[in-house]
Amino acid sequence: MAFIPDVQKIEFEGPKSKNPLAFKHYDAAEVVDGKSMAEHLRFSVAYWHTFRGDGSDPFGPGTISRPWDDGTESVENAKTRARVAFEVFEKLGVPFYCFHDRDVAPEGDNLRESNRKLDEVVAVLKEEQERSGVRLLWGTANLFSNPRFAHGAATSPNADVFAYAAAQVKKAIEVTHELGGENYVFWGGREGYQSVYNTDMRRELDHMGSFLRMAHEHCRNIGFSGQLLVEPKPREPMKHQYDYDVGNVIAFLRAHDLLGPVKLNVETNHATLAGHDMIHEIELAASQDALGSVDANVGDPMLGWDTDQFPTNIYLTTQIMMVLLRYGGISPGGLNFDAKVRRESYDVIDIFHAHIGAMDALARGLKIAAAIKTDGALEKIVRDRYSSYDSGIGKKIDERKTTFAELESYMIERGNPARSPSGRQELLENLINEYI
Ligand code: XLS
Ligand code: NI
Ligand code: NI
Repeated sequence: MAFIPDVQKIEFEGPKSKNPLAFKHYDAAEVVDGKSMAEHLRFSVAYWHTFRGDGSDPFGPGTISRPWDDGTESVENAKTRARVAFEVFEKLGVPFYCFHDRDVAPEGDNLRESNRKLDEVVAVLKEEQERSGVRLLWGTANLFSNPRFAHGAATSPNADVFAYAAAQVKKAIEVTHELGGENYVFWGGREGYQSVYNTDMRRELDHMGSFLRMAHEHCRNIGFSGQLLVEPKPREPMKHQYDYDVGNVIAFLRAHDLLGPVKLNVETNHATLAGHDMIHEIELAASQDALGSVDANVGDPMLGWDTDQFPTNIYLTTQIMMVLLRYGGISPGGLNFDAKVRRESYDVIDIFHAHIGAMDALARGLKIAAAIKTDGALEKIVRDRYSSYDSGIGKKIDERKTTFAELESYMIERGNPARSPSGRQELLENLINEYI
C-alpha cells in the first residue's frame, strides 16, 4: 500500500524535460570521472527535517501536518512514519538516510522506557532497509531538545546529565551499529555557553574530551567500525558553541588524540554562520585528512540563523564537488540533505520538489567540477605556483631537511627571492564560469 499514491518513482529525463517530478541532471548510473553519480554523491535524506519538521519557527507554531501522521507520540505512529519515510527514499532513489534517536521513536518516561520504544521502531527500520536496500548513512543522538539538556550534555555542570547523555549516546551508537550505519555523528547541540560568568570552561572542555574518548572506546568494544564525525557549528542554540568551526574541531580532536578515529561532518549553513565559505571549511578539513561527510544545505545571506534550505546554487555545488573530486570522494560519508522545506511549503509534493532540485544541483556541480578537472588548467596553475618546492632549497624545506642557518646562508648568497608568478585569480574565475 502506498502512502503517497500520487507520486511515482522519480526518473531521470534529461535536461530538456519540463517535468517537475523528474531529474534533469541526476542520473544515478551515469559515470562521471570514473565513478557513477550515485557513488560520487551518496545522497541522504534527513529524517528530522523531512519527517518530523512541522514548520514551526521562533515566531509561530507548526504549519505542516502530514496525512499519514495521527498527531500522537505513539510507537505505532512512529512505525507508520518510518514506513512512509522509506517510500519517500525509494521514490527519490536516494541510497541513504540519517536520523537522531528521538526523530524515529518517541521518548519514554525514563531511559529504560525510551530505549525500549527505540528498539521497537528500529526493528521496523531494519525491516524496511532490508526490503528496500536503502542504508543508514549515520545515526546520532538528540542531546538538545529535552529540558534536561538546557545546560548542555557532555558539558553540563550536572554530572547526572553527563551520565544520561553518555547512556543515550551508547544506545544510539548500538542502534546505528545494528542498522549497519556507516558513520555516527556528534553535533554539539547545547555544548557551549550563554554566559562566561557561570561557566568553568576548562572543566567543560575536559568533559567534552572525555565524553568523546569514551564514545570511541565503546565503538571499539562493540566492534562498530563506522566513522565517528563531529559536526562543527559556531552558535545557535548557545551563544557560543565549543565546536565552532572546522579549525576549532580539528585542534580539539588533536588535543585529545582523536583526530583520525574521529573526523568531521561539515555543514554549509554552519560554515557561513562561522563567517566562512563552505569551500574553505571542506578544503581545510580535507587537507587535514579530516573530512568525513557533508550536510548539504544552505543558509540565506539575509538571515543570521540556521535556515537549513535545500542547496540550489550551482556555484556552491560546483565548489563542493571540486573539493570532493580533488580529494578522492566523500565515501564512507555522503551528502546528507540537512534541509527542510519552508514553513509555507506544506504540501507533501514540496518534499519531492526540494530533494529533486538539490540532487540535480549537486549532480550539475559534479559534472561541472569533473569538466574543470579534465581541463586541468586550474590544477596546473596551482601546481606551478608551488613548483619552487619541487627541487633545491624548497624540496629541502618540504622534506624538513634544512635549518634556519642553512636558509640564511642560502639567502645571503642569492640576495633576494625570485619574483613570484602572477596568481591568475581572474583567469581562474573566468575559467570556472566557462563551465557553469
Ligand atoms: C543542527 C545540526 C543537526 C545535526 C545533527 O544545526 O545541523 O541537524 O546535523 O544533529
Ligand atoms: Ni547538520
Ligand atoms: Ni544545522
